[in-house]
Order: sequence, then structure tokens, then C-alpha cells
Amino acid sequence: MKDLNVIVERELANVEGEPTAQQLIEALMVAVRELQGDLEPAKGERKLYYFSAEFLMGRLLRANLINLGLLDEAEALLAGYGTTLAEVEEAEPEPSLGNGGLGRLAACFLDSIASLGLPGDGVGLNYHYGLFRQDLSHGIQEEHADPWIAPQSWLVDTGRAFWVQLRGQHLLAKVYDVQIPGYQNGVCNQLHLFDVENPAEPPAEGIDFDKQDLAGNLTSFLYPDDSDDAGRILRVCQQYFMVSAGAQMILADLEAAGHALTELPEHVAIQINDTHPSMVIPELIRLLTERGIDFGTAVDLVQRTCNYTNHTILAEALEKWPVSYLETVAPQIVPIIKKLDELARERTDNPGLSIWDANDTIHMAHMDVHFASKVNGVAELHTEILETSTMKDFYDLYPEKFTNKTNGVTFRRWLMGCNEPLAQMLDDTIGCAWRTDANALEDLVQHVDEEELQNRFLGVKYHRKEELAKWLKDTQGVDVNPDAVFDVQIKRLHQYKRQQMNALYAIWKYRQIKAGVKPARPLVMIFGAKAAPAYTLAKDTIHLLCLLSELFANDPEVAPYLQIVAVENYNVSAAEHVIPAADISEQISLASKEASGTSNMKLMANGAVTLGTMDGANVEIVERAGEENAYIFGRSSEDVIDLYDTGSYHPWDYWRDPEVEPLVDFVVSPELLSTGDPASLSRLYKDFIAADYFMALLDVKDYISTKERCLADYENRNAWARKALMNIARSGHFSSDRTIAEYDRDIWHVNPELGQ
Ligand code: H2P
Repeated sequence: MKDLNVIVERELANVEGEPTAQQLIEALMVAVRELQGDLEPAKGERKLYYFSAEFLMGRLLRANLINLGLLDEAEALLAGYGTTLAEVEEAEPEPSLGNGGLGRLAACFLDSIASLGLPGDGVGLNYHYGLFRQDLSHGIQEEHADPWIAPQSWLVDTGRAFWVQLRGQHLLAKVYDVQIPGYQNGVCNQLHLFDVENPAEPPAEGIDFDKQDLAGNLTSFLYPDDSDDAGRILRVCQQYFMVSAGAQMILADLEAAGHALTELPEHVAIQINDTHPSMVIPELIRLLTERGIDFGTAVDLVQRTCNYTNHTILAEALEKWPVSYLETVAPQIVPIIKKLDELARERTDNPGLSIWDANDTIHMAHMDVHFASKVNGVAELHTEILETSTMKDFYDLYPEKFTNKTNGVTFRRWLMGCNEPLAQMLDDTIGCAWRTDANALEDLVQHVDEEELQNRFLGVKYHRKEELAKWLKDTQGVDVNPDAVFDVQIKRLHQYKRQQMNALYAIWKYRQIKAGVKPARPLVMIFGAKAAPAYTLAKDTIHLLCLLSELFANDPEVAPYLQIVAVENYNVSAAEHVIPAADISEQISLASKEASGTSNMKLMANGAVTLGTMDGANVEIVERAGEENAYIFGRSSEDVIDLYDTGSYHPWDYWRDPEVEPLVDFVVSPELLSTGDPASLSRLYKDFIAADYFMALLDVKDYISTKERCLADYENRNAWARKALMNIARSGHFSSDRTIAEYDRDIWHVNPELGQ
């Protein structure tokens, strides 16, 4: 029987003197990998393959120790070296293989699939330099490569590889596995990441690289800049590389298990996570027909195997590729797509539902809906909007395909892992059942009125705020006051998420303070956000936040009351510090635009109170937590959809409001122009008054007054603690274990217990 201590000792045998954090982490990683290697994958007649361009895994040492039941043992071992896991894990590099909620969801799902004992693996790409590392030191976002693959990493070289025909050349796709252990159930599934044989070195500076060099750079970065043809074609190359290798692997596994190819749907379920892996449909059909199966049968087999998750109603994210790109990248699948389009046209004469449109553009989501078994949205409101608006014609054609699967997050990472003191408080109050069944958190409802518990909660929160303050000091030299309200907005930077509306609030508050209205308690506004490198207005918003941060910090009249902290290079590890310390959870997207959101769920489970619009999963959060335990503002999704449909939103009408105008005009005030980039600020300013596509000005007044009400309520500390406790108690529904059980029940049917 292998033992953690024995392996770590063996690994450290040659170390002279006290081992460094790096050496301890590496020894623990080797030990955990070895122990996981002895576990068995979940087994069953049918296996799920979850295809995703992103898997935002985060650091894995703590998560894996929790799942192996070895956390205490590891802490005891480290105590022997005079340190703790929290200290040494800072030396564990974080793979940045995702952009935001979409990739983090995929990571939570893998954890839940393994923990529920379901046979299911992830399929993705092994990006060497990740999304990018964000540098904010000059008050603007600068991007750099974010290498994470060290000699000791979580990657296991499987020795397997598949040839992929791409852009007229043959590239070998090597398979690396990341082990995914279930929660104390002896199961270990895999995340398969494909990679080129000889990856290029990272760019010396920035993230520019030779986009034509597929052999070297195909898997360098996630989302290469798509502002030119070369970048877009490279994205299509990445997608095809992933799905072709993935499809070949699935068929190889099927045959190795002794099954006929015609039994594909009986033994395989594929989930297409967003449109990036959509080409798996024509690729599988191609591979099956190449192996002698007729086209009609191949289509039927693939359709019974594949399912598609939609994560957004934003047109920009529903990929459309010119036929010419596909001709360049993978001409072998173009005739298949043509035939699929013809089949789709036999099913409907609505040209709006075609796969291959009159402009020779391929609509990936259309191909998914026509040729998947099930199509799901990621929160009730989102699915309803898909059915009644964005995909209404598809819904009318295939009502039976549509289903909702409200997102969830793994409580093992997002509560047990990142907030031990809160987890301990829960154990002491309601017992440990919640650790295996998050619904048991409901038991906390009976205790929310207990003053002693409220005080204990406030103590835990304060402690976590002190810890965040220390981490911010250590990592970016910022001082924050733990007595302040910690107001947190953490999500990718996008206009629909409306960080710019939050910036207008900061300007409002600043002007109040300058006018002599001092807040009862200081406010720390914490932002964590990366902007896509080619998304200018998003980068302008980051610049604005950095300028405001500096302005407030340098003004002695303001600094004691108001602070903006932009967490640099916000990622999963940063989130694990920020989320437990949050008081207010900012979920302020324009209603109808945020499909679900998942930071809302993590923050809820950690006792932050939601300040948000009735959008995405906020609706379900408020339904459960109770309206009195959240702060809701803004126009409804119906109103917003109507404003879009009628074209009747004109930002200048709102800008002219005497309370709003000075806030917007401040963006181009001498105070900011003196230190900021005038081009960037005036671009933002013009966008506010002349475009404001995501309607920040529509809701800004309501937002300010609701936030003020929320801050006033915060002063009744025990009443606030009660609200926070109600949020925790009602967060169990948002466990990804619940989400995955629903996917399995309604879509995958891989649960061996059910004998599917
Ligand atoms: C997206 C949606 C979120 C959703 C998430 C997971 C694309 O994530 O916008 O509303 O919760 O997928 O389904 P994000 O914006 O964080 O990249």
C-alpha cells in the first residue's frame, strides 16, 4: 500500500538541509500523482466525453488532496517541515487554460463527474502559455505569456498520439492526461489534453507569435488574437486539431473495448461545450464513413451521441466561419458539412436555420442544434430566452431537444478548499453531511437567528478579510482595511457585465465624499477581470478603473473612505483568496445577457450578499435566498429585449439626466486626463453617450440607490450576518453535483447504477 509520507520522503531523500516550498510542492505532486495512478476510472456501459476548448482547472494539489482524503495527512507532514499547505501552494503554478466562467464550469463538471462515480473524461488542448498573464503595473492591461508546464506538472504523458490532417500537413496530436480523482470514492477519471510534438518557445515579450507555424505554435495560446484572418484561421485549426484527435481517440477506445462502430451511441455520449468543438460532428461522420459506414447511418449514430450546451445569447460568441477558412484548414469535412446543410434544409424551409448560408458562412450553433440529441441552456431564464427568442425557430422545430441545466460549482473547491474556517463553522453547526450532499446546507436555516452563530460568522468573515489584505499586500503591495466593506466584482471584462457601470458608481461616491458626505464605513471596491487582447473598450474600462484607483489613493480626503483594488492577473488562485473575503457579490449584468454566471454561486456559498439584476442564475439565487436577502435593481429581461427589438434605447436621453451627466463627463475630466490616456478615455466617453450597447446608463441610477441601501443595511451587523447565513443555507442547489446528476439523468445516461 503506497503512502503519502513514504513517497514524499523518498522524493526529498537527496535534498540537503530544509526543503524549499518548491521542493515540497514537487514532492507532494509526485506523491499525489502516484496515488491517483493506482485508482480506477469509473466504469460503465456508456462513457461521456466532455469536449471543451477551455478547462480552467486552477491549482490542483489541494483539490486532489481533499478528494483523496489526504488533506490532514499532508498538513501534518508539512507541519513537520515547519510550514503549511497554504504557504507552499503559492509555489504551485496555475494553468491558465480558460478565460472565465465557461472554462471554470468545465473544471467543476469534471470534479463532479468523478465524484458521482460517472464514467466521463474531458477532452481539450494543452495550451503552453495559457490565455495570458495580465500586467497592470502601467495602469493599462499588458499581456504576457503565462507558462505553467514545469518539469513537475500534473500532466501525464500517455504515449498515445493521433495524426491530424490540417492545412495540408499531417500533425501528430500527442495525448497528455490530467488525473481527475473523485471525492473519496476510489475513482479517478481523466482530462485528455492534445498537444503538438515540438511546441515553440514563448514569445520574448507580449503574446505575438508566428501564427503560420502550426507545428510549433498550434497549442501555444488559448484564443489567439482573432482580429485578423491569420488569427481566426489558427482558432479553426486548434478546434479541428482537438476534435479530430478526440474523435479518433473515442473510436479507438470503442474498438479496443470490443464494440462495433455502429454501437457508438450505446457506449459514448459527447457533450459539445459551446460552439468551439462543433466540428466533432462532421469529423465523426467523416471517420465513420471512411471506415465503411454509409452516410445516413453515420449521421444517425453521431446525432444520437452528441449534445450541445449553449452558454450565451451574444451573437459574437455564436461562431460563424467562412467556408473558405474550413477549405483552408480541413477541406475533408467541407463536403460533409454541405450534406448536413442539405439534410437540415429537408427538415425545414426556414433559411434562417441553415448551416451553410447564402454568404458561404457556416453557422456552428445551427449545425449543433440540427445534429445533436439535446440542446441545453445554463440557467432557467437563459433557456427560456433561447426557446422564446434567440433560438425560437429552432425550438419550434425541435421542442423535444431543448432542456435546461442550471450551472453549478464544486463545493469541494469553492467552500471546503478555499474557506476552511467557514467549513468548520458549518460542521460545528449542522454536522458534516453537507460535505457529501450540498443540499444538507439547508439545515442551517434553523440556526440563522442565533446571535452566537451570527457573531461567529462575522468573525470568520473578518478573518478572511484580514487574510485577503495580507495576500494583496504580499502580491501587489496594496494595503486594504479589513474593517471596510469588501465589494467584489470578479468576472471577465465585458460591457454586458457592466464593470463600467460599477465605475460610474465609484465616480458618484468619490464626488459625494468630495462634497463632504462621508460614508459610515470605508468601501473597498475589488475588481478581478481580464479583457480579451483585441477588445479595445474592455481594455479602456480597465484603464479607467486603474486611473480611479490611483486618483482615490492619492487624495487624502478620499483615501480613508474609498478604494479601488484591481486584482492583477485575476485567476482561480486569486479567486480562492477573494471569494471568502467578499461582503457584496456584484452581479450587475444587463438583464437577459448573462446566461448564468457562476461567481454568483461561489460568492453566495461563502456568505456574500448578491447585489444584482434579475439575470441568469441570479433569478434562481434570489428565489432561494429570498428577496429580502439580496439587493435587486434594474430593468427586467423582457424590458431589455423589448428595447432592443424596438431600437428605442438612446443613451443620450439618460446621459442628459442631471444626476448622470456629471458621472459620465468625469471620464474625460482634467482629474483623469492629467494622468490617463486621452484617446482611451474619450473612446469610453463617446461610447457611453452615443452607443452604450449594453445600457449601463439605463440602470445606473437604480444601481446607485440600491447599492447605497445595501451599504446602509450592512451597518446592522447581525441582520447582515443573518442574510449571509440564509444565502449559505440556500446555496446547496448550486452544487455542480446537482447539475451533473441532471445532465446524466436527462442527457448522458452513463450512470452504471441505472444500468443504462
Ligand atoms: C459564459 C457565460 C456565463 C456562464 C458561463 C458558464 C460564457 O461564461 O457568459 O453566463 O455562467 O459561460 O455557462 P463567461 O462569460 O464567464 O466566460
